[in-house]
Amino acid sequence: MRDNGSNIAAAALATLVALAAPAVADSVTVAVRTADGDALSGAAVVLRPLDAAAAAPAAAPTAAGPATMAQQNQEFTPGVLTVSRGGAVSFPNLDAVQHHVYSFSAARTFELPLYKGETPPPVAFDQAGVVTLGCNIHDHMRGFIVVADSPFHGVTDDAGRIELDVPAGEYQLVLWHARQRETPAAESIAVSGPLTLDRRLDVRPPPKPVVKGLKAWVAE
Ligand SMILES: [Cu+2]
Repeated sequence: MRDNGSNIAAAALATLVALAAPAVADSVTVAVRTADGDALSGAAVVLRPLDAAAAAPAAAPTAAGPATMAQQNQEFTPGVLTVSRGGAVSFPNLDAVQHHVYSFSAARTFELPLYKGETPPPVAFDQAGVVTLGCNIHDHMRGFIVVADSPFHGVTDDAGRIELDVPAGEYQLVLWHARQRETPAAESIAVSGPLTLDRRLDVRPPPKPVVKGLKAWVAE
């Protein structure tokens, strides 16, 4: 015979556990392509919570410490980085030559005078927006930090994809790419389960790669 009383108690307990548990995250995959349909890497993707339910667990991701934008082989790596507003970024120089990192962007103006070896203290980013990085010594060096007004953000990989885990709710989807021809319109999306979004961005073609030697000629 079943004990009805304990069944009811168990059901009540299960309900309490469900209520106390943090909101279950849904996986949102954003696949970004060029107007021609090619996978587009290096696109920043931000999901900005539009309602309180989605915004609730906003604190977590920045607890991991500063993000990293290194300089290696006279390039910023990664070339594009997203951080939550209020987050910090470290700029280690992995090269044997000195770099002089700067930004004149409105979202964050700063300068890390000539250095190599020891990494300067991380730089905090308190205002949402796009920060363009340069190096005073190497004019060709360009890097970008997209400061997001949200803890849910990332950069598309070589397949043009990024997967973000977010609680169910309403979000504004914001896309950005360094070579975009115009600012894409932000759109509202509702997340109530796993979701895949295919989006296109009209971008300028990448600059022609510098021919570095015979191999490059043979490859053409
Ligand atoms: Cu440099």
